[in-house]
Amino acid sequence: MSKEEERWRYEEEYLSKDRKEGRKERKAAVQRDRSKYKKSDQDQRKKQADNPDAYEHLSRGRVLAIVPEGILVGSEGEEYLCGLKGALKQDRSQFKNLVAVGDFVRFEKRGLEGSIAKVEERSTILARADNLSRNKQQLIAVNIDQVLITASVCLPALKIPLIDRYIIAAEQGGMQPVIVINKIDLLAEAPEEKALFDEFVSTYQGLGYLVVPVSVKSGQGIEALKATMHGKTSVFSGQSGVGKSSLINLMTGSELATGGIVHRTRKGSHTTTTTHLIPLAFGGFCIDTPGIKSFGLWDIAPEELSAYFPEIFERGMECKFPDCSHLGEPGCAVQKAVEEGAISPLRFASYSALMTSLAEEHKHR
Ligand SMILES: Nc1nc2c(ncn2[C@@H]2O[C@H](COP(=O)(O)OP(=O)(O)OP(=O)(O)O)[C@@H](O)[C@H]2O)c(=O)[nH]1
Ligand SMILES: [Mg+2]
Ligand SMILES: [Zn+2]
Repeated sequence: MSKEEERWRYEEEYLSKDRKEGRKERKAAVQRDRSKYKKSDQDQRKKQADNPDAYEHLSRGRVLAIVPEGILVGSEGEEYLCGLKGALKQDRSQFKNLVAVGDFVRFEKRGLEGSIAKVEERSTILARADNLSRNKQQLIAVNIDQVLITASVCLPALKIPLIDRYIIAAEQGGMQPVIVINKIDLLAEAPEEKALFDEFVSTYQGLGYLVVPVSVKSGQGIEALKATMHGKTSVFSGQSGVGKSSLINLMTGSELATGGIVHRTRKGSHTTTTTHLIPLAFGGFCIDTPGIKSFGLWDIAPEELSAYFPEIFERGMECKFPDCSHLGEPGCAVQKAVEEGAISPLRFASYSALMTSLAEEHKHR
């Protein structure tokens, strides 16, 4: 496959093997639970409505991890091993998701132990896609502010439609997308990639997206990335090999495995690791799960796609046909805008690639 071909072939990477093989199963799962990211938990909300003042006197903390011994809650620089108060436990149906990593809780302290009396309403929910078929959603983490969509300029090559997919998924989940382009140290030796990178950055910044070019190797952009993460809860997401673990290690000082060998063993052994919310020394939190490759249910109809490309959507209002796909109909205002340079050819190519694959996916439903 040529470099150019590879650039637009994000599919292999994006859809995990399981998802491809289990398309039917996945479809059934989707029908059972169409909202992977429920923006708020009905049950949670009901509970909160009970009596909001009743918990004011309790300590406030954040769930950092769920370990076999209990729930680890961080509060004012200390960690407390907590259990759940009886009243909370009664809700058996939701038990698995009663408390999740990232939850803000009110709890009673007893030394360095405690008991959680209330879980605050969640702003965002990140659930495991491959567990959708089960009755109970398995939450990875909640209250995430932003998705650091990580890509690299070379090895692997920059795949723009893949980035757009992640942007859409983040937006669907109510999280802020931030585009982190790693390995810019490699650009010095790669003029072709450098040209694409420059065009990508100016196009996406021009559209209002936050783009942070970095290099773990040279340290370039790392301070800017820290500033972006400051005071927020972030999760890294992106294709394998782009350097997510390397970045998380750098940000948190933890020691996640990096590189190809580990990747192979991980795939083989299905090691279950506990997700941790790591308080960042410079302020904010980061989730140490680097493997969120395909979060986000890709559950949008082809005709909905342009709504996620604001500049295409806007021009599309002027097309001759109201249901114009912009892929070749006569009187298409979008194609005209591309020809005139008003819409970036990069974005249009990405839109076309996604549109084609969406149409393909829908044919199989
Ligand atoms: N040249 C260069 N290589 C890097 C950089 N950052 C990471 N790498 C290398 O890229 C490879 C993959 O990095 P990882 O951090 O394991 O990538 P990952 O995104 O966690 O990959 P998965 O765990 O498979 O999803 C490693 O060999 C890193 O050393 C960088 O800034 N420049
Ligand atoms: Mg990794
Ligand atoms: Zn059109």
